[in-house]
Amino acid sequence: MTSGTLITVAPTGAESAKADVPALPVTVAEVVATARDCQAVGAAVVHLHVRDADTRPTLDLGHVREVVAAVRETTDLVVQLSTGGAVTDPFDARLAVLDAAPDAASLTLGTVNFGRDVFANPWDLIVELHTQMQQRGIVPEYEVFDLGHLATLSRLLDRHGPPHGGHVHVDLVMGVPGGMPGTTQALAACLPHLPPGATFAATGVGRTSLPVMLAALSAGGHLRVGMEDTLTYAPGEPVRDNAQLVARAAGLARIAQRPPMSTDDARALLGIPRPTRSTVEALP
Ligand code: KMH
Ligand code: ZN
Repeated sequence: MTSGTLITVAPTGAESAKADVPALPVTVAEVVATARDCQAVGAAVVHLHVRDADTRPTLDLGHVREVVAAVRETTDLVVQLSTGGAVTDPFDARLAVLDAAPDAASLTLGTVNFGRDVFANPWDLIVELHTQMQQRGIVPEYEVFDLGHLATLSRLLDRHGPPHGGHVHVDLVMGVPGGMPGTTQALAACLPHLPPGATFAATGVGRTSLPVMLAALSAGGHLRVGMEDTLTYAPGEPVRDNAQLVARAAGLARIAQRPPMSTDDARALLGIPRPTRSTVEALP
């Protein structure tokens, strides 16, 4: 059992439209404000998807760099960029996100049906993301949508070595239509397949958010919450903002006597050095 709970907030995602979800943070100012509010109530990592001026998902490097710099200026959060993007994004653009030099980046370990779409993650892309992150000093968070993705993780580590920082951290993304269900049973089935020494977080999409959160806490795991994954706080009650979801996760973590980790503790766990002024100034 770990002593604290690492809480990641995924504030925006690539799936919801601002027109449908007015509370979704999409501008730089909105993302920075939500990041600051979420850190104040217990988040230590922010998982970022970026939107353009028309509020549509973008991997444009200029936009991505702007958001990374703004979040770093305002918060101490570990900045984790999505390399998953949207289901329509080409592989080269997803890889190019690493040029924005985040602390960390997501790395999905296999192709999965995603509602009516397909979220494509073939082996060669997985290897390219893993090795580029090793070379660039970016810490991956391995995203697992199905049990077989954990078999791919073992094969990846056997063939291509440990990630930058040496520590393996996995996020079980549960309840996606096409992936593993968001249940205690599915979460428990994953645990024996984690690499030795790895830590895990879990994310329950939609109405699986609470059961997955409670199951993860009971199993010594960490948490990811946010409006990328959950838009309804309770039946019939839309999420007010990301901080509301982080505050609920932090409260449950405290009840489990594993309170939210500070950003320093999160960095120590994940093998991410604290940015110094000179490293921040040297960023592209
Ligand atoms: N937007 C999904 C297709 C990630 O960020 O790495 C993929 C996703 C995973 O959100
Ligand atoms: Zn994401």
